[in-house]
Amino acid sequence: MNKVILSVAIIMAIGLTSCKNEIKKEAETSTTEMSKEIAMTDLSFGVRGNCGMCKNTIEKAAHSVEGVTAANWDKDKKKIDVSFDDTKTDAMTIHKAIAASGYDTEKVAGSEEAYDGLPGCCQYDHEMMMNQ
Ligand SMILES: [Cu+2]
Repeated sequence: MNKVILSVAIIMAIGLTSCKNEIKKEAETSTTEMSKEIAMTDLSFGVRGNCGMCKNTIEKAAHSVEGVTAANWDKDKKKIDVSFDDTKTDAMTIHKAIAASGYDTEKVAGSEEAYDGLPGCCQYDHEMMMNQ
């Protein structure tokens, strides 16, 4: 009788272990697939600006680019951190979108027309150091 109980216990233990392994495998596979589908790139680069209103305009411009999931401009450091899906856009597109809103980036000079339309407090100094 004891032997029967023991063998039942062993069979159950084996069953549980293999079941656990299968679940683990599935979880690993789906994680790999997800990271392949969403290829996120984090990037940070210098953008000139003065104040909180600049921050809004700059971040809005970055977010207007399809594929950008996060944009955070640092007023003190004069730089922006962006995250984007690099299957949908690239760094240069984001630089251009910000420049089109009137702000200088490290790579693209801001649109003068848009700059002239900015509120007085936002008309930053073009010589300003950025990405500090
Ligand atoms: Cu401003």
